Amino acid sequence: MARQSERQASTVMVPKGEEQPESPKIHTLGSNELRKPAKRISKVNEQVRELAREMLRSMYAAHGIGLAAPQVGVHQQLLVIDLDPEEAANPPLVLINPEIVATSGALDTYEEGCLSIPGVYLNVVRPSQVDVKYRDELGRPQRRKADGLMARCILHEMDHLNGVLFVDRVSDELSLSGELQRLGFDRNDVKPVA
Ligand code: GNR
Ligand code: NI
Repeated sequence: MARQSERQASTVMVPKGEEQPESPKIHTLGSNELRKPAKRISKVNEQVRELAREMLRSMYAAHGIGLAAPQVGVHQQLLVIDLDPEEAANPPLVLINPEIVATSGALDTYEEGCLSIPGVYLNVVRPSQVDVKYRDELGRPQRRKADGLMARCILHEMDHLNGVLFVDRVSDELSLSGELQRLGFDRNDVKPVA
């Protein structure tokens, strides 16, 4: 009985869908908040779980599949991912202090989007597989290998923790300039990775 209520209390799940009252606002390209590195979380407590819930509310309201804490102006190493937000029963993934153990040598190209650069979709090349270790919402150490969209999403979100945005990794400069201009973003807010 005690165990059951403990599990209930610690689960990080919020109703899915667009109607999310008071979800934190997501910063967009040009905001300095997106460029500051996130700090490690020293203790996974109820405050951290509440932040994860708030991030999920913002993510579901915006129809995204992932969100990193810096996108809501919180510079802590916390990510939420839900590749199937339409499926109410499918629990989201919470990654705390994620670290890449390894990535595959093989690369994939995929058209990415970002809730912080709404409307912009461009090809990005990344490793096709990732092996990542992290703590879950109960502070338990976890390790997980991912490929496909999950690998893509983990790598995209981990970039956010380092102040990197997917547009920083776009190699097709002509498409990049065109898309940013079309949606009213400033090309000078892109900081190409080495
Ligand atoms: O919702 C999102 N979709 C997406 C599509 C392709 C590659 C990465 C992503 S993540 C993005 C949400 C987001 O901006 N997370 O930081
Ligand atoms: Ni993003």
